[in-house]
Amino acid sequence: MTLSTKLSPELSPTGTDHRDGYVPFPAEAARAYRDAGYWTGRTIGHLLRDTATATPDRPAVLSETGTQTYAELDEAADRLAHGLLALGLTPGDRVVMQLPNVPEFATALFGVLRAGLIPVLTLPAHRRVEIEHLARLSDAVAYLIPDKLGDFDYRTLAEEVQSAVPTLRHVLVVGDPGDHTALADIANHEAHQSLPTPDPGDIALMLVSGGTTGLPKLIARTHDDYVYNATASAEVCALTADDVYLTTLPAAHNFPLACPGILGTVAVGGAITFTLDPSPEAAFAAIQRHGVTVTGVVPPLAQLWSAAVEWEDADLSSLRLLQVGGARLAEANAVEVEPALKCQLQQVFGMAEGLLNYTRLDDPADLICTTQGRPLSPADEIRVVDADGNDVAPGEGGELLTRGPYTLRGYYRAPEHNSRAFTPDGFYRSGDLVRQLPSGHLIVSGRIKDVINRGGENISCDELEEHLLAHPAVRHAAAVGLPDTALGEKVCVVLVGTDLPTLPEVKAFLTARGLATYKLPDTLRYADALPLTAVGKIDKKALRAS
Ligand code: OOB
Repeated sequence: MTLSTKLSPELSPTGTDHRDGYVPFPAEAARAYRDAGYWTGRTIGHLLRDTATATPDRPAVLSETGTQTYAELDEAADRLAHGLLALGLTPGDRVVMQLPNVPEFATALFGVLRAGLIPVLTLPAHRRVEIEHLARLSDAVAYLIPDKLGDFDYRTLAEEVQSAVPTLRHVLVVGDPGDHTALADIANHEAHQSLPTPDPGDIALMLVSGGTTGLPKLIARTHDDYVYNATASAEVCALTADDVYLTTLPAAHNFPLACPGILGTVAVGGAITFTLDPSPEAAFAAIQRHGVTVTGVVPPLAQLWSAAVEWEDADLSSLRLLQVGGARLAEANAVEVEPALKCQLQQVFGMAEGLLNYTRLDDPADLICTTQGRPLSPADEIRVVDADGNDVAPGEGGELLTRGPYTLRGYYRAPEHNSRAFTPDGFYRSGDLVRQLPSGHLIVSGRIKDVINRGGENISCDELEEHLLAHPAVRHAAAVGLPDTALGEKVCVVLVGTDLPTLPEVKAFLTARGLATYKLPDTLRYADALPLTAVGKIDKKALRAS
């Protein structure tokens, strides 16, 4: 066998190799991460198997309907894996997963992984534009959805996506399948063949980028790097088998999934629970009911939860740690958390691309309230650079560049973008403006990339503007983020043209184009012209100030 055939796994029926377009860690770096013990050769499937072997009767998933033990979760994942392979899916095939925070999320994720399939983890709020793009980009063969969430029917969305993406052969549904396949029907499959053993250096799953320009990008994470991400995060949070993690943010997002989230909790044998509704009423009830000890939220929720203790009378005494991240937490809100919720605050500054920063449990209170934490790993390399790419003096502000054992070396199938988003020696240009204290803690001051961060969801201005310009009455369009006390930033759209649509009409127009709900504008302004910079770009700074 030649080296090349050994390295390239069998092609799936779609004819595409999942590693085609993947940018691996350079061999030398990979060896160093392995030698230093950051990469252990465990797969994500091993995390569950090891816990299920050590503590089979411990609770893994807590829900309204009961408790699933580790032995049960492990077995359910294996059965689903066999069912998926029996359907004709082949290891390495991509599966677009769009499950909300339901208990089935855990079985589905581990089942897909155990079959050697690669989950593409999309968010419940994604709609046709995003799902079609991600399914096409990944050559997905299956799409895993709930039946309905609120009044949105994912089975209808699946039909639209399926008719546009020919590789998508299977739609699997949690709940009432309609004309599709019920996950429950294939999840009871007995073992007929052995399950694949993935290479720990191979792609485990794909996360969706917050998106800086245009449509979201895919971030392929390997077993080695993602297991490290989850286990090192669990250690920083001192997670143990006695912890109960509440998945408050959408489970498919990197923060609740692996920082330390679901995977970090499974690694230490703790219990996971889910809430579909992050409001204080629902989340506090879940905390009381399941004895939740740790959860993670975005800043607007932290603010709301801190205020809600005044009118909600749930018992939150089990909660020991509230992680807050995804967007900048104002110091004024940071200081409110501990007195209100009677638990410790941890700031988390992370990105699906990799790098995670955490305030440490034993950090002094002022560092916890005024910084966004310090890098998770001793092997995280941080550079802060000026507009010309030169390192700034220590303590000065600049763009954060990073490289390390769990940070991507390139987006999946995006060579052109990668040439701009990475330095030649493999540092990821985060687009975040930071300064670093002598302690290593980072303070985030903003972004150089043009993105609106609405309650922790990143919205690409470019993408939104492109859709607005498709409206016949719109001549020029600009999207800017405006400060908002509840959301951090809200979406403001400025339009130039004649007979322009009203805000409800703009929303209806974008919705009809299949745009995600969280990207819809909150406010609308009309203008005679847009301000321009010296080189003729739209001057967003001036717009924001006007
Ligand atoms: C998390 O991941 P993404 O990929 O949705 O968004 C990453 C971007 C960062 O580049 C930064 O611009 C912003 O979101 N961000 C923060 C922040 N945390 C993220 N900006 C200021 N302060 C913070 N604490 O958002 C994410 C991933 C893992 C853990 C936590 C958050």
